[in-house]
Amino acid sequence: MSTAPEPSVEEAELTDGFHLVIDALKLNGIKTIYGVPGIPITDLGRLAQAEGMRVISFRHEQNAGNAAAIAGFLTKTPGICLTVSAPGFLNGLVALANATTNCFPMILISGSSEREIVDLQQGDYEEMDQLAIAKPLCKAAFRVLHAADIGIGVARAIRAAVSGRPGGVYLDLPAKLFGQVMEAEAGRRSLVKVIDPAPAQIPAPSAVERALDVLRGAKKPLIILGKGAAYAQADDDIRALVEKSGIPYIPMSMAKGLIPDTHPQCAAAARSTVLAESDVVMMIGARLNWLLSHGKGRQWGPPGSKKFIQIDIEPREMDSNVEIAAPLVGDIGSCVGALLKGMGDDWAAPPVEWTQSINAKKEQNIARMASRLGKNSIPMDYHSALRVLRDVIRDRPDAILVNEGANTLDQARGVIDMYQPRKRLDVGTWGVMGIGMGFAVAATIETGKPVLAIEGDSAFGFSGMEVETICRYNLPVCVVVFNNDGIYRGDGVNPTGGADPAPTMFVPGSRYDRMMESFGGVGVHVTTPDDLKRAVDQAIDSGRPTLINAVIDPAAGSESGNIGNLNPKSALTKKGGA
Ligand code: OXT
Ligand code: ADP
Ligand code: MG
Repeated sequence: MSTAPEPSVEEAELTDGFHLVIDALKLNGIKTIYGVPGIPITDLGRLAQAEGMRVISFRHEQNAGNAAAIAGFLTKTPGICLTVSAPGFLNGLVALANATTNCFPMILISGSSEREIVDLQQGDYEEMDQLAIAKPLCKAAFRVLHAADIGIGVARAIRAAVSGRPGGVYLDLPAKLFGQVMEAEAGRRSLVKVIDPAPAQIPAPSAVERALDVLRGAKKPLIILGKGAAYAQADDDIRALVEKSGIPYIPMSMAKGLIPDTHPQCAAAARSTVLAESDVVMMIGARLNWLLSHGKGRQWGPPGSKKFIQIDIEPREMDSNVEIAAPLVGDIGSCVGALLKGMGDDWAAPPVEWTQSINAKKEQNIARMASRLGKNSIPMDYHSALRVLRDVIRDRPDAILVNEGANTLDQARGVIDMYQPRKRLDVGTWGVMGIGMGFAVAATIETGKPVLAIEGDSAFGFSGMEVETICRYNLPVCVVVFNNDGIYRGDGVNPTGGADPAPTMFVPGSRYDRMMESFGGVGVHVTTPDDLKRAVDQAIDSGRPTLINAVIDPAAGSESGNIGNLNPKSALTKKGGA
């Protein structure tokens, strides 16, 4: 037995707030930080890199935050965004709120000014009561004041982000905390490894039985897969449930590919028909929000014509818009597993009249789409450009597709089939512009796969400066900007005849490709589908950062894309003038 004396305080190995934050993250398997450096967290990034973490520095915190959020979606581990105080924090907050809205786990860690000064409002450097501001916009918010509490603070943030319904968490770290010193061994002991951060939530057997009863009684059943189902990573069981039941399904946008879109039971091409005519709808990780017309109205057929089964981890989601006949509360893996077990081996497929009528509608829509896709328009319209990008994804199903814009989003969603889970990342629940480059960066960093980002020219502008980040880290990202000179369309006019352009217009003929070139990446300007295909193939084969400026007919789009019905118009506007 060693008889060595206890080291004196002077000799003891020491640690500090900086190192404790890094050690706490690493202990919990977090390998990457997305952020923007500055006071008081510059050294945190530097030291994290020195300690072997990947530190990805962005040009704007919102993009770093979006990267962290999608990292959380892709990995079920909270993505970390690191920002400076007040303005940096606020820039990151948009992404934190968006992550919470979309149920993506992320943690926004922000340095902050000194409590004593902030609370007395004495005008500290970047003074702001960040904790109070973050609270209503995220799932949970914590502040750590003592180095010895860093381990617990990080553990609480991780558990809050991923357990139950995932979401955004704010962790406030005042500047003084980073410099606090403590004995290293005590520091090590203060760290917490979160055991089972997202515990299985097993559904009640009676709820499973109720759901199966409702499903058995259906003549025209439908399954809706949402991004919660994609997040859950219960891919094999979800596919088994769909196939064993024989029930047609539609994927919400980010659930495309969870089962290949080309699957015979996929009814995406008969969306209106299945929503209106189904009698039982089972939602798996999808909410009855605006994207599903709140489960009511004309789109859903006559009132009272439907029963809903809803699988969700959040009990309060049930009956949010309409009555849920069979709420199945639990994690999707456990719920789907229990349903599969309860279905037994002799589950009857839905009546053939139902599946046949869906197939007939599908064929009609697919034929209509095929005739649009068949055109080789120059200047390109959305369909001629998207046809070649559809083929790119068909040939490279493991590439990740990032997509934002209005027409660029809506048309790409319909045209481009996805074949693998969690490969389509887009504007999500808020329809927010600006996710593009942040998502693209994190998607390739987290998965090692190439990214194809299809961006409206307006959408791209929200995060476009991050092409420098893409070049700096030499990431295999191919950005295709659908350049139609504006928001929705590029042919807006100022009705007064004045010099100012219409509010939806951009500089015509802009060359976004030159932005990429200026940072050392590859820029290509294309006007034809063949050139677009060649440029994208080359970009993905080479793995080099590439931006393709794809010229789209300014008159090809429609106002607000597929959601023009949500866009209020003044009844007083005269034709041709304000
Ligand atoms: O069944 P029917 O007959 O109805 O047919 C349907 C399907 O069955 C069929 N279909 C198919 N047919 C054949 N084959 C296949 N494979 C197939 N698949 C489907 O097609 C039809 C339609 O199907 P779909 O698409 O599934 O159904 P539908 O009815 O569209 O679904 C409804 C929705 C609501 C689920 C769907 O439309 C949806 O998911 N929409 C999301 C819309 C969205 O979020 N849009 C983004 C926001 S728009 C606006 O807000 C913008 N802004 C403002 C702004 C924002 N957002 N954020 C911030 C921070 N600031 C400002 C801005 C600035 S967009 C925008 C920029 C726009 O300009 P850009 O330059 O970027 O882009 P461009 O428009 O290109 O210029
Ligand atoms: P979409 O936009 O694709 O329709 P939503 O974001 O509206 O999807 O819905 C996702 C739903 O999935 C949320 O209600 C969320 O609570 C739920 N969810 C997320 N992860 C899980 C999980 N592991 N188990 C069960 N439900 C989940
Ligand atoms: Mg546009």
